[in-house]
Amino acid sequence: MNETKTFSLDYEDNLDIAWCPGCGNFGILNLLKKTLEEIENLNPENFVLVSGIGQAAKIPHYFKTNFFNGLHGRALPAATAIKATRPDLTVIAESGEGDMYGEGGNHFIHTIRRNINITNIVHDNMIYGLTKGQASPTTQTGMTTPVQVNGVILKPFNPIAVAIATGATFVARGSVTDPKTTTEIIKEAIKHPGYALVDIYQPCVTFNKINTFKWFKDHTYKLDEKYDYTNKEEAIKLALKEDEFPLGIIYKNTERKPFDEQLSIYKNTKEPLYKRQRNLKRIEEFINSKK
Ligand SMILES: Cc1ncc(C[n+]2csc(CCOP(=O)(O)OP(=O)(O)O)c2C)c(N)n1
Ligand code: SF4
Repeated sequence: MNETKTFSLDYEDNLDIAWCPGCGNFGILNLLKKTLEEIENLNPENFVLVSGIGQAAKIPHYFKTNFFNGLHGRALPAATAIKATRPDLTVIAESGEGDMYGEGGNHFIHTIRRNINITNIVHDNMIYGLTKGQASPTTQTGMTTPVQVNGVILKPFNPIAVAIATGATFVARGSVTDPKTTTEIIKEAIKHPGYALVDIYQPCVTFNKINTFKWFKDHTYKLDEKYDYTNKEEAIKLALKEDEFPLGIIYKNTERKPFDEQLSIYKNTKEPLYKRQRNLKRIEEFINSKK
Protein backbone atom coordinates (compact mmCIF):
# COMPACT_ATOMS: atom_id res chain seq x y z
CA MET A 1 0.00 0.00 0.00
CA ASN A 2 1.17 3.51 -0.81
CA GLU A 3 2.98 5.12 2.17
CA THR A 4 1.54 8.58 1.54
CA LYS A 5 -2.03 7.47 2.24
CA THR A 6 -3.57 9.23 5.23
CA PHE A 7 -7.27 8.47 4.94
CA SER A 8 -7.07 7.28 8.56
CA LEU A 9 -8.77 8.61 11.69
CA ASP A 10 -5.66 10.72 12.34
CA TYR A 11 -7.56 13.69 13.65
CA GLU A 12 -10.01 11.85 15.85
CA ASP A 13 -8.07 12.07 19.12
CA ASN A 14 -7.77 15.84 18.87
CA LEU A 15 -11.30 16.57 17.78
CA ASP A 16 -14.55 16.84 19.60
CA ILE A 17 -16.79 15.06 17.07
CA ALA A 18 -20.13 16.84 17.03
CA TRP A 19 -22.32 13.77 16.45
CA CYS A 20 -24.43 11.99 19.08
CA PRO A 21 -23.03 8.67 20.33
CA GLY A 22 -24.56 5.93 18.17
CA CYS A 23 -25.23 8.24 15.17
CA GLY A 24 -25.12 6.43 11.82
CA ASN A 25 -22.67 9.05 10.51
CA PHE A 26 -19.88 7.29 12.46
CA GLY A 27 -20.56 4.09 10.53
CA ILE A 28 -20.37 5.88 7.17
CA LEU A 29 -17.22 7.81 8.16
CA ASN A 30 -15.46 4.62 9.22
CA LEU A 31 -16.42 2.58 6.19
CA LEU A 32 -15.56 5.40 3.79
CA LYS A 33 -12.07 5.76 5.25
CA LYS A 34 -11.50 2.02 5.00
CA THR A 35 -12.81 1.96 1.44
CA LEU A 36 -10.64 4.86 0.25
CA GLU A 37 -7.57 3.28 1.84
CA GLU A 38 -8.16 0.18 -0.23
CA ILE A 39 -8.46 1.92 -3.62
CA GLU A 40 -5.30 1.67 -5.64
CA ASN A 41 -3.63 4.93 -6.69
CA LEU A 42 -6.03 7.02 -4.62
CA ASN A 43 -4.40 9.45 -2.19
CA PRO A 44 -5.63 12.53 -0.33
CA GLU A 45 -3.65 14.58 -2.89
CA ASN A 46 -5.78 13.48 -5.84
CA PHE A 47 -9.07 13.35 -3.98
CA VAL A 48 -11.67 15.97 -2.94
CA LEU A 49 -14.63 15.57 -0.64
CA VAL A 50 -17.40 18.13 -1.17
CA SER A 51 -20.39 18.61 1.13
CA GLY A 52 -23.17 21.06 1.93
CA ILE A 53 -24.69 21.80 5.35
CA GLY A 54 -26.02 19.39 7.97
CA GLN A 55 -24.84 16.67 10.34
CA ALA A 56 -23.78 14.42 7.45
CA ALA A 57 -22.14 17.38 5.74
CA LYS A 58 -19.66 17.61 8.63
CA ILE A 59 -18.02 14.41 7.43
CA PRO A 60 -15.05 16.14 5.72
CA HIS A 61 -14.15 17.89 8.99
CA TYR A 62 -13.14 14.52 10.44
CA PHE A 63 -11.22 13.48 7.40
CA LYS A 64 -7.64 14.29 6.46
CA THR A 65 -7.99 15.21 2.80
CA ASN A 66 -8.92 18.10 0.47
CA PHE A 67 -12.47 19.28 1.05
CA PHE A 68 -14.94 22.00 0.22
CA ASN A 69 -18.05 22.90 2.21
CA GLY A 70 -20.70 24.44 0.00
CA LEU A 71 -23.84 26.27 1.06
CA HIS A 72 -26.90 24.22 2.00
CA GLY A 73 -27.82 22.08 -1.03
CA ARG A 74 -24.83 23.24 -3.07
CA ALA A 75 -22.44 20.31 -2.82
CA LEU A 76 -23.18 19.14 -6.36
CA PRO A 77 -22.54 22.40 -8.27
CA ALA A 78 -19.27 22.81 -6.35
CA ALA A 79 -18.31 19.21 -7.18
CA THR A 80 -19.23 19.84 -10.83
CA ALA A 81 -16.99 22.90 -11.00
CA ILE A 82 -14.07 21.00 -9.44
CA LYS A 83 -14.49 18.13 -11.88
CA ALA A 84 -14.79 20.45 -14.89
CA THR A 85 -11.52 22.20 -14.06
CA ARG A 86 -9.68 19.20 -12.59
CA PRO A 87 -10.94 16.04 -14.33
CA ASP A 88 -7.82 14.33 -12.98
CA LEU A 89 -9.19 14.41 -9.41
CA THR A 90 -11.49 11.84 -7.80
CA VAL A 91 -14.45 13.78 -6.40
CA ILE A 92 -17.05 12.61 -3.88
CA ALA A 93 -20.03 14.83 -3.09
CA GLU A 94 -21.41 13.71 0.23
CA SER A 95 -24.21 15.09 2.41
CA GLY A 96 -27.55 14.32 4.01
CA GLU A 97 -30.72 13.55 2.08
CA GLY A 98 -32.19 16.93 3.07
CA ASP A 99 -29.16 18.69 1.62
CA MET A 100 -29.07 16.62 -1.59
CA TYR A 101 -32.75 15.95 -2.35
CA GLY A 102 -34.41 18.91 -0.59
CA GLU A 103 -32.37 22.10 -0.78
CA GLY A 104 -30.21 20.59 -3.52
CA GLY A 105 -33.00 18.80 -5.40
CA ASN A 106 -32.63 20.82 -8.57
CA HIS A 107 -28.88 20.20 -8.64
CA PHE A 108 -29.49 16.49 -8.04
CA ILE A 109 -31.54 16.23 -11.24
CA HIS A 110 -29.22 18.28 -13.42
CA THR A 111 -26.02 16.65 -12.17
CA ILE A 112 -27.55 13.34 -13.20
CA ARG A 113 -28.53 14.74 -16.62
CA ARG A 114 -24.97 15.96 -17.18
CA ASN A 115 -23.50 12.64 -16.02
CA ILE A 116 -20.70 14.40 -14.15
CA ASN A 117 -17.97 11.90 -13.23
CA ILE A 118 -18.45 12.08 -9.46
CA THR A 119 -19.65 9.79 -6.69
CA ASN A 120 -22.64 11.21 -4.84
CA ILE A 121 -22.95 9.65 -1.38
CA VAL A 122 -26.15 10.54 0.44
CA HIS A 123 -26.55 9.84 4.17
CA ASP A 124 -30.25 9.02 4.29
CA ASN A 125 -31.54 9.20 7.89
CA MET A 126 -35.04 10.27 6.78
CA ILE A 127 -34.96 13.39 9.01
CA TYR A 128 -33.35 16.81 9.28
CA GLY A 129 -30.85 15.99 12.04
CA LEU A 130 -28.93 19.25 12.39
CA THR A 131 -32.03 21.41 12.73
CA LYS A 132 -33.59 19.10 15.33
CA GLY A 133 -35.88 16.68 13.62
CA GLN A 134 -38.13 18.32 11.04
CA ALA A 135 -39.36 16.10 8.19
CA SER A 136 -36.94 15.70 5.27
CA PRO A 137 -37.86 14.66 1.69
CA THR A 138 -37.54 10.97 2.62
CA THR A 139 -39.43 11.06 5.94
CA GLN A 140 -42.20 8.48 5.97
CA THR A 141 -45.83 9.50 5.66
CA GLY A 142 -47.56 9.78 9.03
CA MET A 143 -44.44 10.37 11.13
CA THR A 144 -44.97 13.13 13.71
CA THR A 145 -42.19 15.65 14.28
CA PRO A 146 -41.89 18.91 16.26
CA VAL A 147 -43.07 20.72 13.10
CA GLN A 148 -45.32 18.12 11.48
CA VAL A 149 -47.30 17.70 14.71
CA ASN A 150 -50.24 16.00 12.97
CA GLY A 151 -47.97 13.68 10.99
CA VAL A 152 -46.25 14.09 7.62
CA ILE A 153 -48.90 14.23 4.89
CA LEU A 154 -46.56 13.85 1.89
CA LYS A 155 -45.35 10.70 0.19
CA PRO A 156 -41.56 10.27 0.57
CA PHE A 157 -39.27 11.26 -2.28
CA ASN A 158 -37.83 8.17 -3.98
CA PRO A 159 -34.21 9.03 -4.90
CA ILE A 160 -33.52 5.67 -6.56
CA ALA A 161 -36.54 5.84 -8.88
CA VAL A 162 -35.96 9.52 -9.68
CA ALA A 163 -32.27 8.92 -10.44
CA ILE A 164 -32.97 6.01 -12.79
CA ALA A 165 -35.81 7.85 -14.52
CA THR A 166 -33.66 10.98 -14.99
CA GLY A 167 -30.88 9.02 -16.69
CA ALA A 168 -28.41 8.24 -13.90
CA THR A 169 -25.76 5.77 -15.03
CA PHE A 170 -25.06 4.20 -11.61
CA VAL A 171 -27.66 3.95 -8.88
CA ALA A 172 -27.12 2.02 -5.66
CA ARG A 173 -28.29 1.73 -2.11
CA GLY A 174 -26.16 0.93 0.93
CA SER A 175 -26.88 0.85 4.65
CA VAL A 176 -24.77 1.13 7.78
CA THR A 177 -26.42 -2.15 8.78
CA ASP A 178 -24.42 -3.83 5.96
CA PRO A 179 -20.95 -2.20 5.81
CA LYS A 180 -19.52 -4.95 3.60
CA THR A 181 -22.03 -4.43 0.79
CA THR A 182 -21.79 -0.65 1.16
CA THR A 183 -17.98 -0.77 0.88
CA GLU A 184 -18.24 -2.85 -2.32
CA ILE A 185 -20.77 -0.40 -3.75
CA ILE A 186 -18.61 2.66 -3.00
CA LYS A 187 -15.59 1.05 -4.69
CA GLU A 188 -17.66 0.34 -7.82
CA ALA A 189 -19.19 3.83 -7.71
CA ILE A 190 -15.74 5.49 -7.63
CA LYS A 191 -14.59 3.33 -10.56
CA HIS A 192 -17.73 4.16 -12.57
CA PRO A 193 -17.04 6.62 -15.42
CA GLY A 194 -19.94 9.01 -14.79
CA TYR A 195 -22.37 10.11 -12.11
CA ALA A 196 -22.85 7.48 -9.37
CA LEU A 197 -25.53 7.75 -6.69
CA VAL A 198 -25.01 5.83 -3.44
CA ASP A 199 -27.92 6.41 -1.08
CA ILE A 200 -26.91 5.04 2.34
CA TYR A 201 -29.42 4.33 5.09
CA GLN A 202 -28.25 5.55 8.49
CA PRO A 203 -30.12 5.98 11.77
CA CYS A 204 -30.46 9.34 13.51
CA VAL A 205 -30.67 7.99 17.06
CA THR A 206 -31.87 11.30 18.52
CA PHE A 207 -34.64 12.55 16.24
CA ASN A 208 -35.88 9.53 14.30
CA LYS A 209 -37.23 6.87 16.61
CA ILE A 210 -38.97 5.00 13.78
CA ASN A 211 -36.19 4.32 11.27
CA THR A 212 -33.77 2.80 13.76
CA PHE A 213 -30.79 0.50 13.11
CA LYS A 214 -33.17 -2.45 13.63
CA TRP A 215 -35.75 -0.94 11.26
CA PHE A 216 -33.15 -0.60 8.51
CA LYS A 217 -31.95 -4.15 9.14
CA ASP A 218 -35.50 -5.53 9.06
CA HIS A 219 -36.54 -3.61 5.93
CA THR A 220 -33.50 -4.21 3.70
CA TYR A 221 -32.05 -7.23 1.90
CA LYS A 222 -28.95 -7.77 -0.21
CA LEU A 223 -29.56 -8.11 -3.96
CA ASP A 224 -28.94 -11.57 -5.36
CA GLU A 225 -25.67 -11.95 -7.28
CA LYS A 226 -27.69 -13.02 -10.32
CA TYR A 227 -29.61 -9.73 -10.36
CA ASP A 228 -29.06 -7.97 -13.73
CA TYR A 229 -28.49 -4.30 -12.95
CA THR A 230 -28.35 -3.37 -16.63
CA ASN A 231 -32.08 -4.03 -17.06
CA LYS A 232 -33.64 -0.59 -16.63
CA GLU A 233 -37.26 -1.78 -16.48
CA GLU A 234 -36.50 -4.26 -13.70
CA ALA A 235 -34.47 -1.63 -11.87
CA ILE A 236 -37.39 0.83 -11.94
CA LYS A 237 -39.76 -1.89 -10.70
CA LEU A 238 -37.37 -2.63 -7.84
CA ALA A 239 -36.97 1.06 -7.05
CA LEU A 240 -40.71 1.49 -6.73
CA LYS A 241 -41.11 -1.21 -4.09
CA GLU A 242 -42.06 0.42 -0.82
CA ASP A 243 -42.16 -2.41 1.70
CA GLU A 244 -38.56 -3.65 1.65
CA PHE A 245 -35.47 -2.08 0.10
CA PRO A 246 -32.67 -3.79 -1.84
CA LEU A 247 -29.01 -3.13 -1.00
CA GLY A 248 -26.51 -3.19 -3.85
CA ILE A 249 -26.17 -1.77 -7.36
CA ILE A 250 -29.73 -1.34 -8.60
CA TYR A 251 -28.95 0.12 -12.03
CA LYS A 252 -25.79 0.61 -14.06
CA ASN A 253 -25.18 1.77 -17.62
CA THR A 254 -21.76 2.48 -19.11
CA GLU A 255 -22.93 3.63 -22.53
CA ARG A 256 -23.31 7.34 -21.76
CA LYS A 257 -20.10 9.37 -21.82
CA PRO A 258 -19.31 11.46 -18.72
CA PHE A 259 -19.67 15.23 -18.97
CA ASP A 260 -16.00 16.21 -18.86
CA GLU A 261 -15.19 13.81 -21.71
CA GLN A 262 -17.64 15.73 -23.88
CA LEU A 263 -16.30 19.20 -23.12
CA SER A 264 -14.55 20.65 -26.17
CA ILE A 265 -11.80 22.03 -23.91
CA TYR A 266 -10.65 18.45 -23.29
CA LYS A 267 -11.02 17.30 -26.87
CA ASN A 268 -7.37 17.57 -27.84
CA THR A 269 -5.72 17.24 -24.45
CA LYS A 270 -6.76 15.89 -21.07
CA GLU A 271 -4.43 18.30 -19.27
CA PRO A 272 -6.34 20.12 -16.47
CA LEU A 273 -6.97 23.81 -17.11
CA TYR A 274 -4.71 25.08 -14.31
CA LYS A 275 -1.66 23.45 -15.91
CA ARG A 276 -2.12 25.05 -19.31
CA GLN A 277 -0.13 28.03 -20.52
CA ARG A 278 -2.16 31.22 -20.81
CA ASN A 279 -1.89 32.66 -24.29
CA LEU A 280 -2.25 36.38 -23.57
CA LYS A 281 -1.93 37.31 -27.22
CA ARG A 282 -4.92 35.13 -28.14
CA ILE A 283 -6.94 36.53 -25.21
CA GLU A 284 -6.16 40.04 -26.41
CA GLU A 285 -7.17 39.17 -29.96
CA PHE A 286 -10.40 37.66 -28.67
CA ILE A 287 -11.25 40.77 -26.61
CA ASN A 288 -10.43 43.02 -29.56
CA SER A 289 -12.63 40.95 -31.85
CA LYS A 290 -15.61 41.74 -29.58
CA LYS A 291 -15.08 45.52 -29.63
C1 LIG B 1 -30.89 27.73 2.66
C2 LIG B 1 -30.93 27.08 4.00
N1 LIG B 1 -32.10 26.55 4.42
C3 LIG B 1 -32.15 25.92 5.62
C4 LIG B 1 -31.03 25.83 6.40
C5 LIG B 1 -31.13 25.14 7.74
N2 LIG B 1 -30.62 23.79 7.70
C6 LIG B 1 -29.32 23.52 7.98
S1 LIG B 1 -29.00 21.88 7.97
C7 LIG B 1 -30.61 21.52 7.58
C8 LIG B 1 -31.09 20.11 7.44
C9 LIG B 1 -30.04 19.11 7.13
O1 LIG B 1 -30.64 17.87 6.97
P1 LIG B 1 -29.97 16.71 6.19
O2 LIG B 1 -29.35 17.21 4.94
O3 LIG B 1 -30.95 15.61 6.04
O4 LIG B 1 -28.74 16.29 7.09
P2 LIG B 1 -28.60 15.71 8.56
O5 LIG B 1 -28.41 16.91 9.46
O6 LIG B 1 -29.81 14.92 8.88
O7 LIG B 1 -27.38 14.88 8.43
C10 LIG B 1 -31.37 22.68 7.46
C11 LIG B 1 -32.82 22.71 7.14
C12 LIG B 1 -29.82 26.39 5.93
N3 LIG B 1 -28.67 26.28 6.61
N4 LIG B 1 -29.80 27.01 4.73
S1 SF4 C 1 -28.97 14.49 15.72
FE1 SF4 C 1 -29.12 12.59 14.58
S2 SF4 C 1 -27.93 12.94 12.69
FE2 SF4 C 1 -27.35 14.50 14.20
S3 SF4 C 1 -25.57 13.69 15.23
FE3 SF4 C 1 -27.35 13.16 16.47
S4 SF4 C 1 -27.93 11.13 15.77
FE4 SF4 C 1 -26.59 11.99 14.21
